[in-house]
Amino acid sequence: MPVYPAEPFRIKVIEPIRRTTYAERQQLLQQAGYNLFKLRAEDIYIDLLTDSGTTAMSDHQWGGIMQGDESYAGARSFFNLEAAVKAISGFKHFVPTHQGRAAENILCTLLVKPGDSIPSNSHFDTTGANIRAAGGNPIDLVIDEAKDPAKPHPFKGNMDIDKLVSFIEQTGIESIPFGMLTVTNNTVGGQPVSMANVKAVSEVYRRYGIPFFIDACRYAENAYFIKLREEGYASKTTLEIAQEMFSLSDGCTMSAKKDALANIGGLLCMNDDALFERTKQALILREGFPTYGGLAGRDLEAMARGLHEGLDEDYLAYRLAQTAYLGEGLLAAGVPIVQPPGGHAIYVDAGRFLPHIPVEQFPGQALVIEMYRAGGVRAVELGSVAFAHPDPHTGETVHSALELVRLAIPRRVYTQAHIDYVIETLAEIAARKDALKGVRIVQQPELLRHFTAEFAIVA
Ligand code: P70
Repeated sequence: MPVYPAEPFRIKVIEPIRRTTYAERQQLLQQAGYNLFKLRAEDIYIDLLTDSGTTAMSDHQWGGIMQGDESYAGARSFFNLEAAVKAISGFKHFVPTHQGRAAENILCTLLVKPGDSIPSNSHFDTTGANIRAAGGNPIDLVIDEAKDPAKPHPFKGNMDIDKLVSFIEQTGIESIPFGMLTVTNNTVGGQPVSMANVKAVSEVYRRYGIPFFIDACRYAENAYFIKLREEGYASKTTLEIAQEMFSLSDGCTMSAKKDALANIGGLLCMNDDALFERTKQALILREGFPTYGGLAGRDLEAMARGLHEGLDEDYLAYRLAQTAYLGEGLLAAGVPIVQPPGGHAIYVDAGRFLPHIPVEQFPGQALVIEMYRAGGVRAVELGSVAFAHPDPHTGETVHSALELVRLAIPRRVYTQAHIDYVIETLAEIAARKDALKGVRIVQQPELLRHFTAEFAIVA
């Protein structure tokens, strides 16, 4: 049996959660059109929809919230945040934003022209959408190993350097206003990027004069993976590893709802003076004055303190081991997952788990429905419901490359008994999985259908 890491904290405040009955869940599912985004969170026992903004804050963070300075300009909480951002990232300039996508939006609005391309290992959906909204093309150049869920690789989130060089050569630097790298790589399973890869990506971008921005929302988990897995880093601190990583880039976007351990917030950081001047103007237009950027002073204070706590190595050791414990427990129960376990989530390979359900009947959606019905556990489908789209030339449906279900783990929220309960729920489903039925869509919007579509079980 895998070892569950003892928590490096004790519990001071609790939030009750309620177990519903099977009959209640059956009815709630019908009312929600079998879309788990439409359930009331109170009707969920274990909520693994996302690790974003769902963190349990520490007493130190809550203490800071009482001391938040709500001044419009020049608030003390801004300077506390600035000190934390500078100590960790070393970037010359930064602005707070209300969340990660607002930072992406400002960066794309300022730098992307129609027809431009932005390469990355894998862009997150919101980043891709912001690039497209500015008329650009998000380009994913992750290593091939990431496309095989069962194939282990210590740094499965890496960029393919050969593909990056040929992409730049073919496209031409005039159409590449900046390049990105997402750490950890959420889209391929929360998989880390090695320091060697960050260096190689940085070297390529610098050789071609392309500004390099990191999507840093899970940078601390990535730093701890480097410490554990990459030669030469075992005796470095996660702070030193993070500093080295940021020093290889020209700026970053960050959702503070992940590794900054906050419930809301984001950052946009950069070294370029002229870009910073334009950023402040765009920020004032969209988010707010540059010393609060769409947040309350208390939120800035929670972020400032959370940034330091997120790098704590006892916490990170616990965090990654908890995720691995869930992954290994599922594998032992015969549930195929993306291997190795990532940092913030386990991704179940629903296509392989339910081979009798064709992709047109959404095996991932069938599984998330059953997880809720059987155990009151909420996960999210990341397969053809979320990603299938019409081919721009033929109009035919292009299905997702993988039919995945993500079990994201909120930080410092659930205990071993909760994780065991999730494993038991899936083990019980695994024992009767051949009887699970697919679903069909009965109603859907034009865009981002996974949030609001309604389904029916195929007879
Ligand atoms: C998640 C959330 C957000 C995110 C990210 C990366 C690598 C930027 C952002 C945007 C979003 C989500 C997905 C499904 C259900 C609920 C929420 N990721 N870059 O869970 O940041 O949300 O602050 O604008 O992962 O992975 P923000």
